[in-house]
Amino acid sequence: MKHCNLNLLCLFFFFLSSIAFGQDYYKTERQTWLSKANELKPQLTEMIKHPSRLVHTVEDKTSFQGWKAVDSAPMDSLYKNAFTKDRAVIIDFGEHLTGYFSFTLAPLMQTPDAPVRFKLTFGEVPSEVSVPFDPYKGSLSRAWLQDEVVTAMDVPSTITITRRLAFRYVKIEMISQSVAFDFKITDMSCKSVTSASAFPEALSAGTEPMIKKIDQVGLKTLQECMQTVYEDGPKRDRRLWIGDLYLESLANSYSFKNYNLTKRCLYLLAGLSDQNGYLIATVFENPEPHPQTGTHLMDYSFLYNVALKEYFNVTNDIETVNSLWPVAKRQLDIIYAYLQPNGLMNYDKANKEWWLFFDWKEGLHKEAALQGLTIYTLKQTYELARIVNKQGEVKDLPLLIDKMTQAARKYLYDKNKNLFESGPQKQISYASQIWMILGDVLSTKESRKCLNEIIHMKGAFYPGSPYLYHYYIQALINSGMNEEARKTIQNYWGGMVTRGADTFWEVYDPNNEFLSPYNFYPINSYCHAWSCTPVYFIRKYPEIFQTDRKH
Ligand code: RAM
Repeated sequence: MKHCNLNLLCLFFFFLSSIAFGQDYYKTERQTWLSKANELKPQLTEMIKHPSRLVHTVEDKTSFQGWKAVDSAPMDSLYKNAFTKDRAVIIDFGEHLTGYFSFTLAPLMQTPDAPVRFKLTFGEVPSEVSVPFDPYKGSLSRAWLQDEVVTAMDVPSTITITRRLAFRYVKIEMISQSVAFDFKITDMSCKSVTSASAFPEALSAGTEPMIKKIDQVGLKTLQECMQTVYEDGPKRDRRLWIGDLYLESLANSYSFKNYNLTKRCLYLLAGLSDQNGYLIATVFENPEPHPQTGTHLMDYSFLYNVALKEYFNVTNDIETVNSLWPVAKRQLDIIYAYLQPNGLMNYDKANKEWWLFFDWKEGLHKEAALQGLTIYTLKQTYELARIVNKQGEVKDLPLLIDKMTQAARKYLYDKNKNLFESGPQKQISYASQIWMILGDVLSTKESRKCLNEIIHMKGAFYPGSPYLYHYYIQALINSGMNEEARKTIQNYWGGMVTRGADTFWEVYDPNNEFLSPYNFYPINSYCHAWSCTPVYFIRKYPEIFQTDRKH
C-alpha cells in the first residue's frame, strides 16, 4: 500500500472496538448514498488537441529541475519525413492535457513487411522526458511513470494508447523496425477529457498580470483534476482523497461551479466509509467504487465535515446535508476517543493509530496542529448542526470547544514568544500556528503577532507543499494580513509560474526543486488538485487580489 508510514495494525483495535455487533453503522443509508453518487456521475467533455511543435530538452541550471525544452523543428518535419532507425523526437502539445493519445503510421517507400516497435514517454514537465527512470528507486509503483512500449503490427495503422495520460510532452523513440521499408508518423492528437466545462468569469481588468497568470494556471490545474471525481492528480494517484476534494471544491465554487461533482464525491465517500461509520481517506471508482481499506487519515476525516458545510454554503442543498449529517456526527466520535481529561488530544496515541497527514514535510511534529484542527472541526461541525437544526444532538460541543481552546493556550502556547510549540523539542512550525489560528485559539491581534513572529524567524518549519500553503494563506487573511497573503501567493505560486508551470505541482519547495515524498522526483505529480486554490482566494477576495496596484 502507498504512503505506508502508518501503524495500521493499531487502527485495527480502534475500529474493532465499535464493530462488536458486526453491523453496518449506516445499514439503512449506505445503498442510497452509493446510488446517489452513481446518478451524479458526470459526462466528460471531450476535445481533440494537436501538438504545436517539436522540441529537444537541454540541460540548463537555471531551468526547473535543470531541464528546458527548446524549439527543434516544425511539426511538418516529422509528419513529412521517414521516421528512421535511431530516431527520437519530443513533441510539445503546448499545454497540459489529460486524455487519450493517438498517432498514425503511414508507409513511405517499399512494402511494409514487419511490425515496428517504439517507446513512448509522456511528461508533464521537461525533466520527465529527459532523465532515465531506471534503475528505479522511488517508493511508489514504477508503473505510474508514463512510459509505454508499443508494437504496431501493421503499417498503415492508427494507434491509441489505452491508458489515459497526463502530459504536455511526448518522447517517441524507435526500438525496432525492418530495413525493408520506410514510414512516417503523422496525425498526432490527444482526446482530452474533463468534467469542468463552464467558463469561469474573467478577473477584473486591473488585476496584476502575475495574479492573472496564477489564476489561469490554477484553473487549468483544477480542470485537469476534475474528472468523474475530483482526482488528486491526473497522472498519479488519479483518485478521490478527502483533503484534495475539500480544496478542489472550494476552488470549483468560485470558478466552474460544478456543484454536482462535489455532491457526488461527498456521497461516494459516505457510501464507502467503513462498517463503523468512519470515513476512509481515499476511494477508487474502478472497476467498482471501493475504498482503499485501512487508509484512515484523521485530519482528512475531520475535513469532510468542513467540506460538507462549505458545500451547503454555496448550494443551500439542505437535503444533502440532512442525508449526510450522520456521517459528520460520527466523525466526532474520533475526537472523543482521543480526548484527554486536560482538554488536549492524545497525540502520541493518535499518531500511533492513525495517519496524521497535515503536510509533506519530513520531521514535522503535529501535536499542536492536531489540537488546532480539532477545535476548528468542532466549530465547523457545530455550524453544520445548526444548519440542519440538530444542535441538540451535539449540545456538549460549545463547552468542549472552550475546554480544548484553553488547553491549547495553557499547554502549547508560549506567551512570551507569541508562538505555539509542538512536541518535546518544542518545535516551532507554520503548521502549528496555522491550525491554531484557523481554530480561533488566538484573538486577531495575537494571531497577527504570532504570524509576524514566525515569518521573521530563521529555522522555523515552513510548509512543504501547496497543501499547507493553502491553509497559511487562509490564516493570514483571517488575521487581517491581506498584503502578506497577496505577497505569499505571488511569491510561492508565482514562483512555480516563473519556473514554467503549466499546472501547479504536488510538492514545491523553492529551496529544493528535487524534493519528492516518494524518493524520486519524476514520480511527483505536476498537476495536483490541492495546488489549485489560488483560484479560490483570488476570486473570493477580489479586494485583496484583483485590485489595480498602479492606482
Ligand atoms: C498525496 C496524494 C493526495 C494526498 C495524499 C495524502 O500525495 O496524491 O494528494 O491527499 O498524498
